[in-house]
Amino acid sequence: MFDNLSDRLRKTLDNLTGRGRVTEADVDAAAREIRLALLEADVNFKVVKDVVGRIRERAVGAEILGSLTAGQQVVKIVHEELVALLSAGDRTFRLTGNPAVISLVGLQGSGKTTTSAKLARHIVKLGRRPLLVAADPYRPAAADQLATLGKALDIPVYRAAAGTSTLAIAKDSIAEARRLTRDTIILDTAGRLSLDEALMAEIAAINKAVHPVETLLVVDAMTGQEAVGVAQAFAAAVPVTGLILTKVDGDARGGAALSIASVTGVGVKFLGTGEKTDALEVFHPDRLAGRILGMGDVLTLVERAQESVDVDSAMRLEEKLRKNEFTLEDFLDQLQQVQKMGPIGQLVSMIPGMGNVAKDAQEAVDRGDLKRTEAIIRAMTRHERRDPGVLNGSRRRRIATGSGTSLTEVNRLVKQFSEMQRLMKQFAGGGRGRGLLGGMPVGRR
Ligand SMILES: Nc1nc2c(ncn2[C@@H]2O[C@H](COP(=O)(O)OP(=O)(O)OP(=O)(O)O)[C@@H](O)[C@H]2O)c(=O)[nH]1
Ligand SMILES: [Mg+2]
Repeated sequence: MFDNLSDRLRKTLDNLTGRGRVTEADVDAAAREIRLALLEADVNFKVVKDVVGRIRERAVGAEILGSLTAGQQVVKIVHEELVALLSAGDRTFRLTGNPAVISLVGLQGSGKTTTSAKLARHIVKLGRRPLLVAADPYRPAAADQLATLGKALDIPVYRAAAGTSTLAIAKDSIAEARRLTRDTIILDTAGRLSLDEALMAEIAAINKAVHPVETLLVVDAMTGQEAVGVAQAFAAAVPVTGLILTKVDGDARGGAALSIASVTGVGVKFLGTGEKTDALEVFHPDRLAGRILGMGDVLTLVERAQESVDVDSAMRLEEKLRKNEFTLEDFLDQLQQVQKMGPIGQLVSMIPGMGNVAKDAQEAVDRGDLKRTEAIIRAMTRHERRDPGVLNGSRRRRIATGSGTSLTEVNRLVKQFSEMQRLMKQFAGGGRGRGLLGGMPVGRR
């Protein structure tokens, strides 16, 4: 979502850090570029004016212009201002009460049902026992959708007989939670096509009856500035305690996501980054700002790895790497593990300094490069995977046919792998003073 903005900001800032001295005119030029980049990303114009004004003022005012690191310091200021913009409102996620009631509200199709399931999954990780509640009495299909999601996650779903009022469903769900000893209720409420009196009255009635500790407004970030307007109207009519922005994995321009908290004064608490139930992120303004400015987001990357990589197999892998016993079979394993962590483009963009190749990496995946690599390795025998040295011409041709690829691709993979092994040997051989770090005094040895 932030690709274009990110590209433009990075170029502008690289320009500044690339030169020895920075003059006031340089700052002005950069401020103009930043302003255009933000406007083009569809950030609310008033917000842009404020942010750029502050960046310019701080950069010029802080006597950094003459210094050698002026460029970096301006980057730091831009980062801080972006963080400040994204940090507006209260972002604490509260789970008090027994059961703690969380109500998800929003327009039709904004992602309430999907997000209910994502949130339930997140809450389980926090050590709690959620109950999902289909609080949409109008469409039986809506309850079916929630029931399917709950079943896949092994989380109970409460649904009432057709025609039961939303208010009654909400009240009954408390008794159901007690019966099932569930300590958190997530109400998936019905969406409407537009903001209307009936919807607001319904939300108000629920709030009065079951006192949700969180009333989270789910907004579709793909709808741009309209999302900001919807959020403003909701927040004015009902006590919204936080925002969840969905579909930030989409290709809209991102401006809504950047300005919604500051315009509405309501904090963004979570981001929806995909259709699957694991695609929910706790919102961290500093991390998003870092990603946008191409500084990477190592913390999120590490968390993703911790969630999806199995520790035992990671240890075994480390040992194999050390002993230089890493085979194509292990490589296949790694490919699969990494893909579990999320879309490759997203992962690469979290690595500092790699922001500019994230798109290429994702394109390679979308082209099917990874799938082809997997297919090639799968077409090998166990013996060949462990010892690619045996891969003569006829074996390679058999593999190319078996995997539906070409001889050139098979050759390339084998070559890349042996190149990788050679590099690893250099690392592993460090002990005798011959590896990459061998000649250097690396700590105690
Ligand atoms: N790419 C992407 N798609 C999402 C995300 N969140 C939801 N969706 C999709 O958006 C569509 C609508 O999601 P729902 O969860 O059914 O939306 P809803 O608000 O419950 O809709 P109604 O109950 O009809 O008001 C579905 O196709 C979801 O898969 C997200 O973060 N990323
Ligand atoms: Mg729904």
